[in-house]
Amino acid sequence: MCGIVGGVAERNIVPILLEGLKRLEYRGYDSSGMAVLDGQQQIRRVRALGKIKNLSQKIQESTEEFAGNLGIAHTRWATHGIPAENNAHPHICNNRVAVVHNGIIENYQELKAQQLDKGYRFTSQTDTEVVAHQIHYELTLLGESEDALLKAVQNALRHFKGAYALGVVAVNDPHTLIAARKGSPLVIGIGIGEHFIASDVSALLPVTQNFIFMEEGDVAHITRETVRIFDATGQIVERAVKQSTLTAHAVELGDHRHYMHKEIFEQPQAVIDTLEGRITQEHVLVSAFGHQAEALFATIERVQIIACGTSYHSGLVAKYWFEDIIGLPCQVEVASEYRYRNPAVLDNTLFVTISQSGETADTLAALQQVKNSKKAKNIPTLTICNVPESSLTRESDLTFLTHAGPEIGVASTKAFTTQLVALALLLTAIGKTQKHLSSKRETIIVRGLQKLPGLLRNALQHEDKIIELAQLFADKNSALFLGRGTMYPIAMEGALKLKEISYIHAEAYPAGELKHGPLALIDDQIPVVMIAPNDDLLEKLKSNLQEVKARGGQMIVFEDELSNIESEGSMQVVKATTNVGRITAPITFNIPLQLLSYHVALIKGTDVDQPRNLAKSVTVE
Ligand code: HGA
Repeated sequence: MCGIVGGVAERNIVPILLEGLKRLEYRGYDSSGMAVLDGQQQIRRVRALGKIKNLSQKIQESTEEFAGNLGIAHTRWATHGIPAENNAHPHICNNRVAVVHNGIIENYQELKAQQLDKGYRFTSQTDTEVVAHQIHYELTLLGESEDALLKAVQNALRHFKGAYALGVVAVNDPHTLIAARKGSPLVIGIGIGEHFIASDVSALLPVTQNFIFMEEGDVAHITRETVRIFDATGQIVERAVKQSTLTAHAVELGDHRHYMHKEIFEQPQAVIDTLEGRITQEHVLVSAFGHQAEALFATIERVQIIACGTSYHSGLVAKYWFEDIIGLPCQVEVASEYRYRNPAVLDNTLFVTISQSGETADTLAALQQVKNSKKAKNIPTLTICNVPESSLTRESDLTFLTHAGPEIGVASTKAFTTQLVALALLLTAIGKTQKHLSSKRETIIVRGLQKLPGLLRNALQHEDKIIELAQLFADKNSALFLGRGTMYPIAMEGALKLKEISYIHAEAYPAGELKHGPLALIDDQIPVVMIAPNDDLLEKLKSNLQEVKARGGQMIVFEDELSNIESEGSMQVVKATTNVGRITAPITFNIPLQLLSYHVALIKGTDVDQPRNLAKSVTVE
């Protein structure tokens, strides 16, 4: 949430910062801004409400050329202060210091009161403005001393409670960019005679493939020629330069109208990439979870999964799998609840966090809480995430990276699918380590996963039919999604997707719960989406279907060909798949639900990739 980009170069930095912002726009898009040091070494700033294209237009239209060799830029997802031009970053103090910030300064009111007493004036309602003033104040205390800007930032940081990734420039040091990180991600891009910072690598791929991932508490002093990094204690430290395997092309839209559509259709390949190197012909490699995995998995007696949003739904599917297939107790909870209650953590629990970005603030806090808890013994931690070098990977004992590739659409699609693949591999790895899964059953799971890309490709072929069905939602305000077993969390995911991108209210229920309340809602104004795999619960589900039909509900049923439900009257049936197993069924049935939300959103004319009020990678509470 919120995207930062900055740089220092011999060439004009403005086009690089604009391109970086466009690539980070998925992180926030209520307003944006840029500040550069111009030829006279004065700070110049442009800010605009709304999307980056508005900023770009303002820059083009500015009467004086807007250019510079040192600059910072920001795309905002507001936490403090409404989306408005005066709240957009960079924030500037007395024309001398400019700051971009991702995170929340929790004690900003206290700092603001002190700064008002010192005579500072505030022009925004943000928490961030206190950062600019504090650095300015520290600079006035330091005067002209060497490395004054670096020291001023380090001194200022001691006053801040909360989370930040910061980019700072100042007129008294016109060749230096300062970056700081605590609780929000920040990378340094290493070029030749030029250096950059950004919230994630995708912003900088057009200019470099080489990155330093800043660690918690790091402050970096960056010039064209040098990068010096100081850790939380102020000691100078070496941080490895890593080469990204991503290409600039990986985050481009290609022939698709939206990233979400592109990402839905990338799912077969994302599954292939996530399985690569993790399975042999018939077996799962336990070491895919890390070299200590086998020893850690041998001792665990239960699994606790913590996640938010779509990742939480993948955890809920896994709960069914863990308990059903290998008899291992599994609890799943949303991170924002778990972190603020006083959970009973039992000995020998595997603590699994799931997050696309690896930066989800609530999930990270829940992990830290468990790591610091003295209540239980032997709590190995594992994270399933899509971004290498993210905070969750650094703080967990074991990491499993989903190889979904960059996910830009705010509504998660391929990350969810690959999380489910990761969880299927996890249950197989634990089951075989603990001898609760025979070699034969392991082989069945592996073969199912190998078939999965083909199953997904087939499911994607129903797009034309789904485009027709989407029309049913054109004039509706509400929808119900029903499923049983693992299809219940898939129904939850379908409902979430519809809410997120079409703004239609949608709820998911376990189909057996209909009679306990939601049946009262049924009429021809609330489309009901049902998922009907050919499993042990099919006959029960068919009864639920009759209950809806008897009350005049309009139904869309996504079924397994072998479920043998036929379209009639107000019930339309899509034979979405066939021959799916316990693991492959929920992953496959999710595909038509993704397509349905996407096409309903197109009809509603919403901003599919950047739905209102939302942002990707929720790095704030
Ligand atoms: N608190 C700052 C930055 C917001 C942010 O990082 N969002 O993810 C603001 O509201 O401007």
